[in-house]
Amino acid sequence: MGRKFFVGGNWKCNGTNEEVKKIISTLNAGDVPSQDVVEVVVSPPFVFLPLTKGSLRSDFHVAAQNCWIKKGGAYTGEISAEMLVNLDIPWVILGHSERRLILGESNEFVGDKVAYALSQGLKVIACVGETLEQRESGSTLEVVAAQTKAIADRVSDWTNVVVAYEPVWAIGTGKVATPAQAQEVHAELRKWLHANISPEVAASTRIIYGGSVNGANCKELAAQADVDGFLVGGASLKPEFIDIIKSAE
Ligand code: G2H
Repeated sequence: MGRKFFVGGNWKCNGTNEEVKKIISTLNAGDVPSQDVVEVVVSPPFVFLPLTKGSLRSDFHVAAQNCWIKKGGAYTGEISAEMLVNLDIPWVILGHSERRLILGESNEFVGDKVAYALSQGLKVIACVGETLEQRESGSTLEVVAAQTKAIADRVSDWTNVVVAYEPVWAIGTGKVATPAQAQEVHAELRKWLHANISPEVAASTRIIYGGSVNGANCKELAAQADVDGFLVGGASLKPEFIDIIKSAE
């Protein structure tokens, strides 16, 4: 089964009204492959979601960077999945390592969030990845399998899930995983999906790479058999994001 290349831009906690407008106008002017070849999703901070959705070209889509674990209510400071659906925001990023590590989101908490967001009709970019310490102690595969299992235990339909493998040591550090390192973990993750969910889910689920992807390193990473796209942070704020989208071809 063909897996359409997926390029996500995670703007994280960056941008002013003016900067966001500038990024959007660069994206709108970009000459990129058609939607049949690549799915592009950009993820501004919550406050810029309406502006982005309202002015972004129609072949690009938007994602929130998080949402609450269950139905909204008395949860000060949170944004619910229902609100995203109400604003017609189709995607949400969940389980990013910055939330797992800085805000203490556990595997189970992320798994519950993924299940709830899917139940409300959102599509999910679910992030997994090991720290440098975990990689150096040889537990990379065990860590990403446990993170994926916590999602698999709560989710039966994987149609609307994209898995983002983001090694923490490569995030925002400029130290990108080598194509071989990325391919190794992506292939193991796909094997895990095959053995623990189904051959169909393993064949159809997109596993994208994130961690210091830029215009210069994207081509070689994109050429790996099990790399189905990218989740881009820093470079998604710059014009080179267009070059990263073009690596789909
Ligand atoms: C990983 C990535 C985007 P960056 O967090 O999710 O960020 O490309 O800046 O390493």
